[in-house]
Amino acid sequence: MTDATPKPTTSQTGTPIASDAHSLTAGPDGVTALHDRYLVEKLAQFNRERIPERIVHAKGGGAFGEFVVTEDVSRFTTAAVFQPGARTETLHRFSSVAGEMGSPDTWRDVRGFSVKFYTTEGNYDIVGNNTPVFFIRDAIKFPDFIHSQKRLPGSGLRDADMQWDFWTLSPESAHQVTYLMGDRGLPRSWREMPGFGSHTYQWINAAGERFWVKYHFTSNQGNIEIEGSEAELIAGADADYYRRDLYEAIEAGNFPSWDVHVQVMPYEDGKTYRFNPFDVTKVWPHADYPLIKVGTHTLNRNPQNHFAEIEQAAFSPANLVPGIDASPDKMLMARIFSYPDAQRYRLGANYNQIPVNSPHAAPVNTYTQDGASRHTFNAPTTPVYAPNSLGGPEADAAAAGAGSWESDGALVRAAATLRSEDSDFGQAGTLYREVYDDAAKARFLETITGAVSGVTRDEVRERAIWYWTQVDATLGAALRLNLASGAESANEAAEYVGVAE
Ligand code: HDE
Repeated sequence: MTDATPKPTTSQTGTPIASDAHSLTAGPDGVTALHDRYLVEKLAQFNRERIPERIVHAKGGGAFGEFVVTEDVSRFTTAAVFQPGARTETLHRFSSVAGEMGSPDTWRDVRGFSVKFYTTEGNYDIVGNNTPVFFIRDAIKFPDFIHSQKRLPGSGLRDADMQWDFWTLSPESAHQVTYLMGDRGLPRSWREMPGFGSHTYQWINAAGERFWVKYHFTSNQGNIEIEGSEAELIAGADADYYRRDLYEAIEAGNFPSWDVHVQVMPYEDGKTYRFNPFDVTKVWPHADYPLIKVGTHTLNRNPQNHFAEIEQAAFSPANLVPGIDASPDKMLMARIFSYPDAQRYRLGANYNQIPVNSPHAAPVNTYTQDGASRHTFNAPTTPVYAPNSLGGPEADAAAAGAGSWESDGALVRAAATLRSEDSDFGQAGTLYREVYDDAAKARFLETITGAVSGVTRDEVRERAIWYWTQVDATLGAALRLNLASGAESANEAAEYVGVAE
């Protein structure tokens, strides 16, 4: 929108500027003056427009919205954001994982599903995906996993050999790879896909009772997917297909929404459940822990500035609020370190003062201070240390509402203790056999045939056949036949570019 009378251009310090077309030169044809401070400001600022893109989830888009609690789950948590009738402003960012900032939205991948709730008790973030599980269960593998899905250092190319070498040597990946190579890997839009917190979190009620919970966001637009050939065409025609779809829907007043549910496991069940309920490669059967509705999340406001509000958004599983805590999931505990670390690097030490990241409905009373680009600060009378006898902010364990769990043992490097039904392939097989119908199974076989046919090393191909045979013997046999006959889907092989978390 332009005003009837344009405002005069100014420098960044507000001084009117003589020209946006001509540098200051010695005569019309002469040398450029270095003291053209506006030219220098323009060029220098331009050189600094880019910040590091996210190492994963670089390509994305998002919008603001509102979360409304429609049910009563106060028997499970004291969190203000989940109390009956609560309405909370939100920010939601969707993303692809492996592709760089400009990569096409419709490459096969897992999609990020990050929600920031600006609650009255501080910001609460659920940083999840459109799949309920993950590829690995110990964070120490994460950099290796991502390296295997991104580019070879020499050629700068993605490489099926290293993708399948990593996956098949890390069989805990099978469940998530079964999601990824299935229809879930190609949603039609961000609006038409579900979201999951994936990890197990802890809720604490007013009596101090603890519960284990998993979050599910079900799309009120339905779950709609596209086929590989269509995704490939869209990738060429409109790399920003999902970003455009979300933006245009919201501009048109067609606000997407998700119903938010939780599965709730009593605290003690966590000790004896038949498989490790803190393992992010597993789902909890709904028959054991049914979905309990909490409320509805609606996106109703586009960002005014993509960079300021979406690129600079910092989501983190460390952003927890009273009544909600972590769980003994090794991945979750490491993420609580990793996200703020990534954000300090990407956005600077004071990234939580950027308006989109600062709390919108809660005060900040902190003893942290200074650092690059600090611009909010305490009153000069506020003491700079705790404890103090000057009336400074006081920590309050009751207000913090933190959870806990029992933990003991010598320091070791070991896999979690196996329970009777812990297995790498069991739930992957169930997903393939019981959730995918015949048409979905056929598409799945075509997709993995295309993807594995890109592998050049025989040993890795053979291991890939072994891997899918563990998921389902018939599937493994069909893959072997397909690969032997050279039948591969050229479309899928080309379209499949590698995926990550
Ligand atoms: Fe992430 N992940 N991740 N991840 N992740 C990042 O954070 C990481 C994992 C997810 O919209 C990074 O600020 C580690 C699981 C989303 O801005 C980084 C591990 C799940 C987003 C990072 C995981 C996710 C990220 C990149 C293994 C789903 C985008 C820059 C322990 C439940 C957030 C940044 C947004 C982003 C690390 C595993 C989802 C590097 C170490 C599991 C949706 O910190």
